[in-house]
This record gives sequence, structure tokens and C-alpha cells, in this order.
Amino acid sequence: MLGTRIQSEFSRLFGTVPLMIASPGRINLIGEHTDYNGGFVLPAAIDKSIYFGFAKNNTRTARVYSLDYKAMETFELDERQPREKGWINFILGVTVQLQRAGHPVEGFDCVFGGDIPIGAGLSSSAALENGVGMGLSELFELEIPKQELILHSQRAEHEFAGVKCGIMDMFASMMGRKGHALRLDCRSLDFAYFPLSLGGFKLVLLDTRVEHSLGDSAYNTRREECRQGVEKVASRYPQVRSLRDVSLDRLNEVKQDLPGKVYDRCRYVIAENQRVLKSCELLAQGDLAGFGREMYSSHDGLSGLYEVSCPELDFLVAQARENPHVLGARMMGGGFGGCTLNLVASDQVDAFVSELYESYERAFGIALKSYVVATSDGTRRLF
Ligand code: GAF
Repeated sequence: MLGTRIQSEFSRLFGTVPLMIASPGRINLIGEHTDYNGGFVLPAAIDKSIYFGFAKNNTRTARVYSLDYKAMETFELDERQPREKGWINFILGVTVQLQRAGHPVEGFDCVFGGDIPIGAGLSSSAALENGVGMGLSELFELEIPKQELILHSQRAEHEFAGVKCGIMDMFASMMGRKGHALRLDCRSLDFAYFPLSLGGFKLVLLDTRVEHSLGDSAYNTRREECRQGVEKVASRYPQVRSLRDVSLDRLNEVKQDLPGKVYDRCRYVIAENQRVLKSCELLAQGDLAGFGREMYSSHDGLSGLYEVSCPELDFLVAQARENPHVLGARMMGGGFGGCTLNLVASDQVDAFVSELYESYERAFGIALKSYVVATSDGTRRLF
């Protein structure tokens, strides 16, 4: 087990027994690019995690070893600025946020490693940030509430990774519950655990293994385009704070004043919010086929109106559509690469994956990867 490996690696490197934390990645059933628009999402924590060992070292230095990168990095606790690049930024970023919030963090040693594929859109960075937040909170007995840790993770991502992400990823990773998705209102942060019974179907991730470089900058541009749309509508309806408050009728009233792209982005977000609410109803009624149709519509909007898909993702979703054993498929996460999420009949998963493996290789010369995922509990102390 990975956790045990981390623990023994820790003892080998630092000569003590650490406290252990597990922090999972996430999938998102539906509700993409709605979180930073004050809307709704339906993510779940998954059974792929980063494991951490932590111990105090009675200095003012953090020594952190990444098992996956086989690399040790250190920083002093009064370091406050992001490094130019690298994974240490996520750990440094959370440590800085905790200190800024007045939490007395001291020197620590940390070893971490996991099985969340990196760059696949499964939020390995949120898992990393959450794990560091909880680990330091436990180590120094800070008793920081989970909801506060989530906000520290988000700020670390904004300031130390440069992505103006919403709250979904860290929320899902931190608050996940086995057997459930989370129906989250990203404005109020009210959430409800949503039992997920998929009957004879499984959630299958197909990893394009591409990460188009415009991802981060395009993400920030989408945020800005949504803001422009809100600003226009709010000039007529001052109570409007985010696209969550905007109906298509009201958006149409200002259509002539908006650049075409901005209109399209807003139209997508308004529809996607409605799809999340509808999907919750369909899933509660056990209507998986209906939910699958919402997944396809979500993908169409992300690809056509929001323009965050890419040929590899579109190809995989188009192929899934042809397969009668797949109820729904969509790109997942920020876009421009990463995974598609597919709802596939359990006894057809192998056939589906091997068929796509071949056609994807023929089309793009890339070896597809696939993962069958289950839901799991969120970030937690193991011992
Ligand atoms: C990324 C972001 F980090 C999330 O906040 C969310 O906006 C998602 O893209 C798109 O739904 O994962």
C-alpha cells in the first residue's frame, strides 16, 4: 500500500515515525466552469490519492521529499514569495497562507507521493494543497476547520500556481464521502451529500495524455469573459452578482452590447448551471440515461460555446456517442486536455476501452490511458 511506502520512506530519510494524511483527487459529474460563476457543481472525491508523512523538526526549515519526482526541496518559514516553478510552490503556498492567517507553523519534514495521474485534470494539485493544510494543522494542533483549509488551498493555487481557479477541486477533495457526490453551491458553499448509485454502470476516465499549453491562460481569460458579461447585465439589473443570477432572457437583452464570444461563454454557463440542477433530479430518480444525455450536452457546450475542449477530447466523446453501452461522456475539468468522464455498462468497460485505445492511437499516435474510478472519503488523517 502506498501509505505504508511513504511511511517507511519517511523513517528512512528522517529517522522518525510521521503522522499520516491521505488526500484524494476528484472527478466532476457535471457543472464545468460554473464554480467561479457562483453556480453549482456535482463533483466527488475518488479512490486515487496523495499520501503524506509529516513530523516536526524543531527548526524554522521545511524539508519536503517527493517520492514521485525523487527530489528533496527545502524552504525557510519566512519565505513568502512563489518560486519560479515546481511542485514545491504548492507546499510553500499553503504554508504561507496558514502563516498569513496567524497560524503558528514551525519547521517540519514531509514525504509525499501518490497515484493521482498528474496533468490528467483529476486535481492532484488540490489534493496536494489540502493534504499539506491538514497535515500542518494536525502536526501543530491548530484545529483549523476544513472549510478554512479549503480556502487556504484555493489562495495558494491563485498566488503560487497562478491559476485563478474556483473552489470546486479543493472542496471535493477535502469534503468527499465514499458512495456520494457533493452537490455544492459555489456561492454560499452550502453543500449536500448526494448518494451515487450507478447500478450496472461504471465511471471510466479516458486520459488523452495531452495538456495543451494554453490551458492556464485560457482559463483566466474565460473568467474575465464571464465577468464582462456579468458587468453588462448588472448595468441593467444591479442585483446581479454573477452568471448564477442571470437568465438567458436577461442575457439576450444585452446581447448586442457584448462581443460574440462573451455572449457564447455566458450562454454556456447559464445552461450548464441548469444542467447540474436537472442532473441531480435525474440521478435522484435513477434516470441514468437522462443524466448521460446531460453529460453529452455539457460536452457540446464546453466544446462549441465555451471553447475549452481540444481535438483529442472531442474525438473520445464522439466515439463514446457511437457506443450503445455508453450512456454519457464529456470532457472534465478545466479543459485543453486531461480526461473524459464516461458512464459505461460494467460488463462492457474492457471492450469499450480497448476499442478506443486502438482508434485513438491511430488518430493521434498516443497511447490512451484509462481508469475505472470509485468515490472515496475526502482529505483525512490516517494515524
Ligand atoms: C479547474 C478549476 F480548478 C476548477 O475550479 C473548475 O473551474 C474547473 O477547472 C472547471 O469546471 O479544475
